[in-house]
Amino acid sequence: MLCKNPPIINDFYKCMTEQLSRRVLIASSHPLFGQGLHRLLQERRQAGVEVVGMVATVDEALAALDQLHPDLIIVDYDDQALNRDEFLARFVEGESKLRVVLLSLHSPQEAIVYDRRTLAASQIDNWLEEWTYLDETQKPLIKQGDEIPKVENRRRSVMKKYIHIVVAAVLVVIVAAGLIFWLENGGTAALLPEAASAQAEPIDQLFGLEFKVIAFLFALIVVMMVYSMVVFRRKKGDLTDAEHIEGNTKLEITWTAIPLAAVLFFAFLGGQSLAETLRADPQPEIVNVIGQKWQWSFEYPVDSVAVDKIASPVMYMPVDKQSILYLSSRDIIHSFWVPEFRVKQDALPGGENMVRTLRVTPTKEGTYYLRCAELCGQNHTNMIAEVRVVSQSEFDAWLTGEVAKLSDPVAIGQNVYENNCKACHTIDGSKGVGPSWLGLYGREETLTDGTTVVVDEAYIIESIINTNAKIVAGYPAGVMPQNYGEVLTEEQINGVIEYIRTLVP
Ligand code: HEC
Ligand SMILES: [Cu+2]
Repeated sequence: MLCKNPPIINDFYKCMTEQLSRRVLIASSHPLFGQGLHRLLQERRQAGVEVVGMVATVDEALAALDQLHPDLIIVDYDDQALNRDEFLARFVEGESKLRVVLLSLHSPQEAIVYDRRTLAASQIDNWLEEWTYLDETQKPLIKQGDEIPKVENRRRSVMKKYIHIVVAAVLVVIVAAGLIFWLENGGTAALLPEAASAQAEPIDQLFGLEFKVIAFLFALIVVMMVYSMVVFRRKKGDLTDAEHIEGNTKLEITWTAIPLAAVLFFAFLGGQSLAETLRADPQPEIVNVIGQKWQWSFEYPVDSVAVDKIASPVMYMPVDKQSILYLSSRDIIHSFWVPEFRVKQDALPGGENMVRTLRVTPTKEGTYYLRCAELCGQNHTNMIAEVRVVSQSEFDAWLTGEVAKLSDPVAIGQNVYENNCKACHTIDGSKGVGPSWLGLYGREETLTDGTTVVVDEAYIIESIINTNAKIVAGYPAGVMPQNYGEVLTEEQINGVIEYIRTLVP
């Protein structure tokens, strides 16, 4: 089996030791076996073969393994004192390269060889084939490092390896291309809503590129994995180990350098697109965005005699013009996020110092929805506000309309009524704590002193700021608050008059 039919025992050792082993340990309890072999092997010393020790028991042999580091153990097959099976069972454990030869002096050509790294039964045959023997001329056919029978095999297996790599690479390219095609044609559209801001552009570009790289990596990993699982799966009855591979510097450098370069490249692109989303246009539209549990409100500073800002529960933005949002919160952290705009920014409590800014240049007219992107409690999911992107002229019209509304005396008067007078005065004619305002203007009022008066501007003003000057018959004096003259502005009192004027039955 081993060094097939070696013509003489000397050549067997020669072949075996020359080719594979340098440090030999001899295991036999018969001194003659050991000494004979020792002498034979000593003659091979010039070839580098060295008998590092002789042992008589399994335990000694195992101890010698650690101390002497042999790479070949020759065991006396006929020695009853050595338990061969136990020997083999225990020698299997371990990692270093080690070969055991069970040698019978009665029939040296029947030597049995075990190799720790290829011990599995089915591989022993292969392994044995690697051994060669000496021909009749007693000249070694095989010189050290010269493995004639293996050469062809190896060439074939190298070829095979390349074919596997080529096939797997082609599959990776096909799968990656398919994924990218799918992403380009609707795949990412399902992931992201339509982009509607100038800031979305660099973000989507980067996102798209990243997704393509991710698609390629996905293909690379999954294809390789599935290919290995299918092509290199364990054949039935095969109990062998896989090939042991220790390190591959070139590969390690490659798979460190390429990802490093890719990450740095993407960091650069990320910085670039971040700078683009932060770019400030001159004279942006200013909006104060205020979050509070669980609603948004928006303030637009305006240049008007009546008011300095208008407030709205709906956000208006002129299209194609940058809006700068000053974000704040009245209670806890919220976060401004309109998915179509892509950019996102937290709204923080803590007053002016904590105001955050966000620049958005909407590019498409339409209605979008602002969502709070910070889990902020019970009604977080309902913290949604309408965002209307309109043309500049529509925006201006809306803003002036809001300003006019606020400076409209009737609106101001109604506002004063709602906040100050409603508790005592009705506007539907029914009696309250005080007289109803319905049809008040121009009415002839009878006073407690019996006189009558026609309600006009002067009378209303007097009733408000000098409450007790005239008391309406049937109503108590001193009930209506006395300080409206100080609390209400002239504009507001004028508004009240205009408002009362509108209340006709
Ligand atoms: C706490 C109750 C109360 C509130 C609040 C109140 N009023 Fe009066 N108001 C009265 C009573 C009572 C009278 C009738 C007695 C009188 O003429 O003073 C009256 C009378 C008037 C009159 C005269 C009505 C008439 O029929 O001649 C005017 C005008 C008036 N109130 C305006 C206002 C305005 C404006 C406000 C809010 C800014 C206001 N009141 C808030 C109780 C109230
Ligand atoms: Cu919130």
